Amino acid sequence: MIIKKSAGFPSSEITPESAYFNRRDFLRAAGLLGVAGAAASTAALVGQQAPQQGAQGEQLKDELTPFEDVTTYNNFYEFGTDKSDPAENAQRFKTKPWSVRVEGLVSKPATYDLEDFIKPHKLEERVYRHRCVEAWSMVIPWLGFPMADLIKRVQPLGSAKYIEFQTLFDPKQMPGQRSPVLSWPYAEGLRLDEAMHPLAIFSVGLYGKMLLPQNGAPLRTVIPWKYGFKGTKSIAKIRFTETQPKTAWNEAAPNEYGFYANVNPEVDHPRWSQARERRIGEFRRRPTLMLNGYADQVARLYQGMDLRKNY
Ligand SMILES: Nc1nc2c(c(=O)[nH]1)N[C@H]1C(S)=C(S)[C@@H](COP(=O)(O)O)O[C@H]1N2
Ligand SMILES: [Mo]
Repeated sequence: MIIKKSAGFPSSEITPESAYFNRRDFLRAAGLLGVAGAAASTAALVGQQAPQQGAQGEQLKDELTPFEDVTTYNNFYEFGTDKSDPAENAQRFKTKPWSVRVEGLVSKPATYDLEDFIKPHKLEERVYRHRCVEAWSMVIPWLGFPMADLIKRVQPLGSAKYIEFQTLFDPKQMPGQRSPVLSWPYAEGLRLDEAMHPLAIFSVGLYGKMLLPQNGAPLRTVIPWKYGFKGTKSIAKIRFTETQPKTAWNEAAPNEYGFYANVNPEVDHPRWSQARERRIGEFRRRPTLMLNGYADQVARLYQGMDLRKNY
């Protein structure tokens, strides 16, 4: 497996947390994913260009959110509803062995061991803005691979129009699943063409290390132009369907959380404004960007759609 720097994200817009490039345990994830030595891949990443100062405006000020915040301020209701709960309650979550079932309208349905699921794919680092529907945000260096690569590999049938992701259902390990906070297992979905967009990834790590349980180990989705809840953590099942799949938050509160969940400063949540956001670690709130700042790349997916109705 090769870990390469990706050209798919605007690294020049984002200032790395300085400590990141000196971490000794950098890319330990590679070892855990079956690469003998992470040295070569580490070199590839260390060779990454330092951010340039330039005239790109606001976003030049984007800095990586510290690892500490990314791993202690979480939403993962299976482990509790407070931001600090997942880091506390998920520490012994068992992610080995792990299997991922791929089923539904697909030519090659299969149950993969996690390693086999990941192995054929090139891991890349992607620095993405991460915007929660609760109006806070982070900037996270994910490690992962394009969803499109996996989709091509398993070959959906012509009739497949959507892809659904489900979190593991295991109330013994996930205390939140013992009460009906959401309908379990947590499920989310995308239109197939959204899932095929090169920005949409399966992530297995962040900050060069494998995912910690609170961030959705060992496998989660990241769709950076959508509110964070579209990113399903600890995925055990992937299903291809013809009809739009039910999603956990839409089921819980259909007037507040739609299927699309595109980040849109012009469509307020019924209970609060989405025009601004608090970047974790910053004091003053900053304006929220259309499609979380990825409009140039993804707006074509929604041509002709009313993004107020399809929120
Ligand atoms: N299984 C599951 N996935 C989930 C959630 C959850 O409660 N359960 N919360 C979602 C929400 S609301 C957000 S903002 C992101 C948070 O991801 P992070 O904790 O890695 O920042 O995970 C999403 N994925
Ligand atoms: Mo969220």
